[in-house]
Amino acid sequence: MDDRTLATDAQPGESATIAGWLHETRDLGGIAFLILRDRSGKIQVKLEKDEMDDAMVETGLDAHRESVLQVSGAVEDEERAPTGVEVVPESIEVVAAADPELPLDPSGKVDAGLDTRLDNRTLDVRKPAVKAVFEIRSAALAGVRASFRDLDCTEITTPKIVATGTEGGTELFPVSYFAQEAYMNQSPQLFKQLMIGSGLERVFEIGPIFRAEEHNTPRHLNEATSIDFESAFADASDAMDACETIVRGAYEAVAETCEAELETLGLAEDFTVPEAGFPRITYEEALDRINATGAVDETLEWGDDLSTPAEEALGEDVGEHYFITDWPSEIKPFYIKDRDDDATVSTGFDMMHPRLELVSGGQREHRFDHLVEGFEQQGLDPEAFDYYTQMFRYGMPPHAGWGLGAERLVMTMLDLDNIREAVLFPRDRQRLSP
Ligand code: ATP
Ligand code: AMO
Repeated sequence: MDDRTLATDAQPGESATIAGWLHETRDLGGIAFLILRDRSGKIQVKLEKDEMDDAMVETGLDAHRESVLQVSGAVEDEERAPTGVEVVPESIEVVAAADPELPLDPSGKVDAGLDTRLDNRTLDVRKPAVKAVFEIRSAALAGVRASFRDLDCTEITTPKIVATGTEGGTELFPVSYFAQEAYMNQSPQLFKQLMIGSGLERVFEIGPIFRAEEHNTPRHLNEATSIDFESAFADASDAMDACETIVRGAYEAVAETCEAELETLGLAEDFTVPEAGFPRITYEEALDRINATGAVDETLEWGDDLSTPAEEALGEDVGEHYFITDWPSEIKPFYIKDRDDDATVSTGFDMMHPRLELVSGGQREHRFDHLVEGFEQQGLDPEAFDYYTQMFRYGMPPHAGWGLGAERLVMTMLDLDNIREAVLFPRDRQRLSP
């Protein structure tokens, strides 16, 4: 399909065909240089005006920056060239011309606001620092998948058009589904649980979730990517162990395969894989520590959710990834199991980065009667969830799992200010295209 030579593979003494974007033209009079860029890097093409075919030189010099060119010629050593080699062309072809005026400068010399960048994402990702984020995101997800396989998990894909919501705190997006009421799924929660009784036992999914979040914030998307895990015969502690393995697996893959990208982002020196054994602190201890920092106006009490400033104060205090366990049952969803020794305390947990929450999870309520009761307590109609609850009557083992936001993982890994930096085409209240 592609018999060109990548810029960084071009070997002196060989002939090569290079194809890529015209990064820059430097015309010095008698001699001019085209700098071509492809996914591997850049290479210089030398144009000697008096010695080369006039039409070819003209084609090269007339091409507008960011046009796609294909150049064939001899690769030669040239110590003054940026990469130590250059192409002495025999032919230059414009494969796809670029307009002279670009809506965004891919060289990054001219700053562009986030909206302009997102409107022109194709050009934006040509910037090395932006491309690096998405190369790293890809490597992190590869690490996540490999780690799930090490944990003996089966990858599943569950529906995104569904009949009911699951995550109470956020609104649903309705969709028109023939004559029925339907929604975009907020979480694969119920479906991954249904597969626990299927004999697959350990499953994971990496897929989109849709949430009609009320506010535009730097940490929420209306369409996000959820990394979900669910395992039979597991409790909350087992699920936390798996969570740590997966998060560390993502970091390890990035450390191993993305040295150049981390360098581009100025992160190579400080990038470390989080140490195993993330501290596990109880919700009660979390409240005490937050209250002790004095960072929140009102003293937090049992049953309060942790506000953003509260999370930030605690994160600063702990200073590494950590779990918050033993949440009050009343603020965890119906599918989370209460502790056997105290029903007011749940087995739910969150995994936090010092900046923000990355994961929610817990052991699940697998006993049919208790599950149905839980629906009633949360004011939900159990009948609407029959497709889910009924399967708990036919052999549903104890199980536990969690959901991890992929964009939040990347955002915290790379210290990005805004979650939109970690997704190619973010969906927020204002943004529906591209
Ligand atoms: P040559 O004899 O190789 O054509 P030159 O010095 O006569 O080189 P000039 O047009 O005077 O050609 O070069 C202008 C500038 O370009 C000089 O600063 C020179 O160092 C630089 N230069 C020349 N050839 C290359 C090359 N292949 N790669 C990078 N820089 C070069
Ligand atoms: P929760 O609702 O806490 O739990 O979501 C899990 C994780 O998904 C990410 N996330 C988001 N990221 C960006 N934008 C959003 N709008 C958004 N919403 C969620 C966060 C969050 O920690 N069913 C449970 C998981 C489980 O128990 O298995 C759930 O969805 O990183």
